[in-house]
Amino acid sequence: AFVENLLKHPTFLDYSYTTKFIDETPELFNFEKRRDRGTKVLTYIADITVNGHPETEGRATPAEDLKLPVPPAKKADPAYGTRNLLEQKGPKAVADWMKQQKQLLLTDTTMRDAHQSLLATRMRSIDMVRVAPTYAANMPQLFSMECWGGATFDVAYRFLQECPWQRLRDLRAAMPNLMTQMLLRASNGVGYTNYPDNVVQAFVAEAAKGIDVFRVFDSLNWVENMRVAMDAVQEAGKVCEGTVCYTGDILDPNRAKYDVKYYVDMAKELEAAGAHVLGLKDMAGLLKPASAKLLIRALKEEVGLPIHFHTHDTSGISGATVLAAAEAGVDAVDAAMDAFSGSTSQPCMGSIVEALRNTDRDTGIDIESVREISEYWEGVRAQYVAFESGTPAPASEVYLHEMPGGQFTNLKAQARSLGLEERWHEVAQTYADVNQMFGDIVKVTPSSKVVGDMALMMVSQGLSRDDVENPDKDVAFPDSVVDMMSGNLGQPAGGFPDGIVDKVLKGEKPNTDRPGAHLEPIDLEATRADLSGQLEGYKVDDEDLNGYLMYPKVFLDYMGRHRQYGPVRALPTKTFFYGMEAGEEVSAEIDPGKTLEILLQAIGETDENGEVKVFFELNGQPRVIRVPNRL
Ligand code: BTN
Ligand code: 3PY
Ligand code: ZN
Repeated sequence: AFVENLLKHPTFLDYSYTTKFIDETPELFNFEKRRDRGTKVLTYIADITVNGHPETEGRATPAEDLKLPVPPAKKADPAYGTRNLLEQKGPKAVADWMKQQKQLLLTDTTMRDAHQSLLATRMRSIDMVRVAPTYAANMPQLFSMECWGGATFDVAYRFLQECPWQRLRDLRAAMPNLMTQMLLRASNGVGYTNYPDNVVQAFVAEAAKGIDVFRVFDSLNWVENMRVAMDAVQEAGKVCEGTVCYTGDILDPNRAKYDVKYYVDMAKELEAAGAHVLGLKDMAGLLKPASAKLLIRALKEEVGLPIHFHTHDTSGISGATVLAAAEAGVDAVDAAMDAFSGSTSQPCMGSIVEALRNTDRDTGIDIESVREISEYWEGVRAQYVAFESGTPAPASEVYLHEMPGGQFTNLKAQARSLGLEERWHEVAQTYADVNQMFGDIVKVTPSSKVVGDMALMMVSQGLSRDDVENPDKDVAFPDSVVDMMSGNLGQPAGGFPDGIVDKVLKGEKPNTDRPGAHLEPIDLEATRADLSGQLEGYKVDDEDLNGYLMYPKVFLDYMGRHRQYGPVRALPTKTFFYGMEAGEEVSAEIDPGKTLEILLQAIGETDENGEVKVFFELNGQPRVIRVPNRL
């Protein structure tokens, strides 16, 4: 029974801190359509003020004197940037231009991977959109802005009560000269499972309305399973960054499975599949400086594509790796703005700019603009202390466990919620053992989640690798492990070891060809009609439909809350997570030019029905909102 409970534990199913909000709030689906948006937003503020936000409960709180961060002033009108080049000449011209550049090109990851890796993906759109015009004006030399995809898509709906598509539209509009970039998990879309081909195609077509560069990777490095997504990107006329995920250690003779030849071969396959740019994705930060030099040189020699390198600073040494890659001729690298860099995030943008200044790879980026924008981000980060969860110091342990930067904090939080926090180093070692047991695979979303699920299960049940592999011992495997061994995430190089497949599948045959080849296409229009029916006739647009196709339940829950609480995305972050104090005033621009001026006057006592009256002024008019006191 313990195992069953464990496998049903929401952190296993959901990959998240908590879902108690949804479970404990059945009134979500009592839609109250009549109420205007102002009243809905006031209801949200009143409820959070009285009851607190479930996600920040019991966590660190921001400083008392926390101020609303102010974006730096614009120094000029947005100058011609990579987006203009893409619009005028197309993706191939962008790739050719990259190869001609002497300067190291930079992608800013602050709006996607940095907060995904440092703050459990909790950064809200408002904090991004407010600084986006400054980027367009002051940093037109950037190669791209990574600002969408990966885990940000479901976290927006699930935890931030906002629409990820609106975020994309707003960012797109605010940075007309910069290429936007997203992370796409190939056939796994922005989810954790393989979707039917036509769902992947529909998703890419919709995303391409706002995204210019698609970094497409497969969690087992299986090119066969990347073609549908890569073709869809090319079809849309956008930059297809076909990506190799880096694992192991090319200098280690004991990890011969992942040698230079392995990576060069895969890169050639991606080139043949039509990639415009080659992505080199070091999601765990394992590529060492000497290896980077070797690998980049080999790839530059043998593949004709410009190379875009991505890494994480978990080890503390990634800055050195970036410099080695630059020396070896890499075309572009990812970096995070200083205040969101280091640790499980990307290396530090300002320091890379400085390190290369007056060298032949000088980035040409205005360092003063970096400092100013980073100061804004520092103010943003201070609002999210409840979600800080990373390592306080560099950790060479990453070379043991090989966890991706984005998974590290998440897995730690899951371990904590299972009471395993004290046994973290055991979890790390077990994660490494599971990797070997599965045949030494690439670990990146979603395959990394499968390895993590298995490792947590083993540590909590006291099982060793020998126990798990023992044919006479009964083991209840997590669903995600059964799913992966069945072939539903595709095939790793060399396949999964027969022994473990037999044990997990109890002798059933796995599917070893492309999962999408077996998934029936979804009838998109029937799904739209069905969804509209579930939402009482609501007009389902393409964004809604694609959100629902990726995450049916998450989307419906979001819609239920949206009907109750309205456009809470417009609230300042502090108000969203902590409510308001008596006497405090905030504004929320719910539509361009339509602003709610909200003053909280007083909070009443709890009455005999267990309800609290909260007294507001909304644009000067008194409003009283009653909410249940659930504390
Ligand atoms: C989310 O987590 O995505 C949305 C949070 C919304 C919190 C609401 S406010 C009223 C109600 N009371 C709670 O404790 N939580 C919800
Ligand atoms: C994601 O898929 O979200 C990742 O960041 C993988 O590194
Ligand atoms: Zn990453």
